[in-house]
Amino acid sequence: MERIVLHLDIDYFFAQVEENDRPEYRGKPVVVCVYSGRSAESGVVSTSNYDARKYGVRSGIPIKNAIEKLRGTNAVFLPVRHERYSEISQGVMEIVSAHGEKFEYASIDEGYLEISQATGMDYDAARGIGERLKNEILAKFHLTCSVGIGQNKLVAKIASEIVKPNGLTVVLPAETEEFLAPMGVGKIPGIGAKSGQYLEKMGIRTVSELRRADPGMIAEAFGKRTGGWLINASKGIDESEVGAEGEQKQISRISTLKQDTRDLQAIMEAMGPLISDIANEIRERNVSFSIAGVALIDENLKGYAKSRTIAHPTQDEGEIRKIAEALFADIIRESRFQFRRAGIKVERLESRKGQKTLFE
Ligand code: DCP
Ligand code: CA
Ligand code: CA
Repeated sequence: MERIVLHLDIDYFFAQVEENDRPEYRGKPVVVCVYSGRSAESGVVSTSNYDARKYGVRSGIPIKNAIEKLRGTNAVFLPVRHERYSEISQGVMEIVSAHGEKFEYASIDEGYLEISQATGMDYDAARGIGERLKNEILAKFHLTCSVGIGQNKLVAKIASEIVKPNGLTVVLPAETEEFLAPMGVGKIPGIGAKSGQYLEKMGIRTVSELRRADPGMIAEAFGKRTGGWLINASKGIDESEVGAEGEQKQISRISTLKQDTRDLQAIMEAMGPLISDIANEIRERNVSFSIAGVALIDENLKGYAKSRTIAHPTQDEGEIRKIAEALFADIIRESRFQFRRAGIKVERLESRKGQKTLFE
């Protein structure tokens, strides 16, 4: 199965939000802290901006160490504001998910987007989507992010991390092995410090060394399954589907309209099967939603997204239709262009058993 997958990760996320909300912090080292409350300076650094990273301040170090490293500078230390970051994360991921056919929310500041259909398997078109996403996120949220594009989730994720901040890296299938070969094995998501040390003891430090290793030996050391996965990863092979990992936080469908249009009824007609499809999945998974939203892509390939929160979680297909119609009408009113693609989604999914999703 050939795919094109895009991975997006927001740069120094919590600290960048703080810089935007308080522009007077810009140009200073900004350190976002999880204060433990035990004493005024106890706790760890959540993240920091690049001005602070120059001094060796990074996620996970004790606040006391950060204060030490930044002594004599005009650094600012701030407490985390999770609700604010969550709200912005949702807005950014709404933009991302509008540009492809499948979206996977991977963490508060990153997501995977499958764009095989949206690009017709063309990597220049994929780069175009990457650029548009970056521009839209910058315009709407004043945030820079790093984007990687490749033949699967593994390659896309590594590609997004190779140029930071504000990077855009496209790895063509034919270049994938060469791209990965010189990297340390620790660059493969899933190989932690422990496995890395283990591999190093076996004389394996780089991805190309892993690729040439004896599969029998790797399977013996890591077990058949993990060993097989490791060898595959070294070759840039990863079959995992976008959106398949864990429980999805949203259900969305998007499709290309028969012809470009601004006609609400035509759009709603095209959305009929998508809405039924979403409603079926809702019933199959026995979840309810309390946010429903729509996305439109216009003839210039600009994306628009709107969503609405409802007071009580529901499984009602009619509710999706009603909200979608109202939101599509809003977007049409606010734009003068014809629309090419349209999509529907529901989110803030809750299991009927009462389990909550991440955002709650
Ligand atoms: N985070 C945290 N504690 C950690 C790591 C991360 O609280 N040990 C939070 C703060 C980050 C956010 O998660 O802003 C995203 O984590 P990333 O690893 O993506 O790091 P950043 O976005 O801060 O930086 P980068 O520019 O390297 O992506
Ligand atoms: Ca990040
Ligand atoms: Ca991240």
